[in-house]
Amino acid sequence: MVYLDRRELALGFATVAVTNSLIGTAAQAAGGIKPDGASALIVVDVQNCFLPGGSLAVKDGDQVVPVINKIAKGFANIVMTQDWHTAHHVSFASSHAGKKPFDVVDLPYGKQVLWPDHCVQGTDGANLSKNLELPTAQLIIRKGFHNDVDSYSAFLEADKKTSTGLASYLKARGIKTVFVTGLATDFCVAWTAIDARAAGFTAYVVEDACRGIDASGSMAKAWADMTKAGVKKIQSADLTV
Ligand code: VGL
Ligand code: ZN
Repeated sequence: MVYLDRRELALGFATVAVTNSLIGTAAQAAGGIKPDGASALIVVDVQNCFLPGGSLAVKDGDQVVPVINKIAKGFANIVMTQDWHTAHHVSFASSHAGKKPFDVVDLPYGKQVLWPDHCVQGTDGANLSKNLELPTAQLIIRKGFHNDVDSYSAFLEADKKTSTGLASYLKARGIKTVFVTGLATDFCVAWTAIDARAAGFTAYVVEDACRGIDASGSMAKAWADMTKAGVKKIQSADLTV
């Protein structure tokens, strides 16, 4: 009899646990994630070249700006990134005879998608969108400035060895969780979020604060890779700001 009682008790606890986890999910969906002093917003590559009219325009790329501006109000720590290429960068199709944008070539560090010329240092296309309102942004990480190595990630260049210093910076500032937004979901946002996990951060991607390029299924692959790496997908409405 005693054992039966205990079993009933155990079942009762299991029911309570399941109920609590359902409530937890509901609370999260209704705006339950609150950034704190150990959280940083990362705003990836919201630059003229990736906006409508730019040389590597991401469809509806400008729509991320008001969403980012809104959630930014909840963050004391914001890092922006800026794709910052040399004039004849190895990632440009124009640097490879006979190649065109979106072709893929083998480079010493692996496969490289070739892009139209974009985000050349010092040009207007490389400027950050003038519509961003991020008064608490304290750091801009420029990346992709080594002529022979691309860098989608804000943490590590495409050789997977050269660090931008961002992980050390965030750790020195006591940051434990990053929320990644910007352009493009399937390249610089995804690689940044995955490398954030590899560096030991909790990483969220705010889906409606990002837009993708989606070349040859890259969007589905990026989400699968992010999920596998433990990156969590949320919406801006899930954040309390
Ligand atoms: C990006 C392609 C080339 C990005 C940068 O910001 O996602 N994509 N360079
Ligand atoms: Zn680039």
